[in-house]
Amino acid sequence: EDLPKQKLTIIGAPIEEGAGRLGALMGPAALRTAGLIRTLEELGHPIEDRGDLCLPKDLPVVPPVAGLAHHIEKIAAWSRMLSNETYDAMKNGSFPVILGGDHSLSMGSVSGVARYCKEHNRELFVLWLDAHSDFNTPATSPSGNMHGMSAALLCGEPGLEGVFGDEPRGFVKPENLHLFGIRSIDSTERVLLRERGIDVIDMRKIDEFGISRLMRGIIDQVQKANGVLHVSFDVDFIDPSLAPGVGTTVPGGATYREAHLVMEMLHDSGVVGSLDVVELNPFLDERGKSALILVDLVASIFGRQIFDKPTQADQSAAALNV
Ligand code: 5AB
Ligand code: MN
Ligand code: MN
Ligand code: MN
Repeated sequence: EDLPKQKLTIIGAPIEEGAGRLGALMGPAALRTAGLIRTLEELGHPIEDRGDLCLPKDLPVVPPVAGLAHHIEKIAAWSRMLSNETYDAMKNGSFPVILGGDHSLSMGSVSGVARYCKEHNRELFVLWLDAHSDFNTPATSPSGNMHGMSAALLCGEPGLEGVFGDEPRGFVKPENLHLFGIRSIDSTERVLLRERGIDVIDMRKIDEFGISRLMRGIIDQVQKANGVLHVSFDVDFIDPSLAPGVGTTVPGGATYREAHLVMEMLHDSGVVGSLDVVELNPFLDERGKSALILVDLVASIFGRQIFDKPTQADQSAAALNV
């Protein structure tokens, strides 16, 4: 009960240029409004809030890309900054929580985590909770939107070398990436995913075998390797009826309890070392619904138990100050 709680470093990344629709830049603000920081403090975690970062005026010069990669200079600037921030947080013994922002930000955050793991001889695993596989490259992408390329870049697929230029960066071993909740794969991605042998846990597998058994398999693998697990949570992992505040909705996503069980199991596993919460688009949300469910899910990964969750009655009592 009274074990010391992991220190958390909150890094807001209001980035939207990687997505096809504007609005994800309001994600960190909406998560804050929905009570994210207060909730984590109530769970007993010491918090270092680095606020929402902003881009430097001078963007890096990126050599031309073979194919489509919209706004690559801005994404490169974000990636380099987030890679350093995430790496620093881990070096200071803290757990980085990156609030997005679109999913291109994971190029930065995960590469920083990977760099830390490499230096400390820890095996890195990545759990990619998403409707999409995000395994396009500039040569294959149907849209040119870089939020659909982050998993591919992290596994070392060619075409986006300019994102990091000469900056230090880390990679993810393709066999250590687990895509989870998937239900939308472009034909070009399918080819690459097969060639690389990426583990794609799609919604059909989740329906058939159940989310707990599939999660248990991943957690066991990380524990056996004494590894570190990075969790990249794309809001569209959840069914759009529960979380409509996202630009790329796909029906048939995780239910409320499936999503919570994933987070609860991850908490209990003790292997998670870093987290992204990405793709929340408050412009498309309905009265804060998606932001609020995300705060609840983040609470679950940081140890909130159903037994301890405040009820509606507790909350109205607090609001009335009785
Ligand atoms: B998200 C699509 N595959 O590449 C593409 O939301 C969608 O971060 C990517 O998962 C969705 O443009 C990216 C069609
Ligand atoms: Mn994604
Ligand atoms: Mn997605
Ligand atoms: Mn999206």
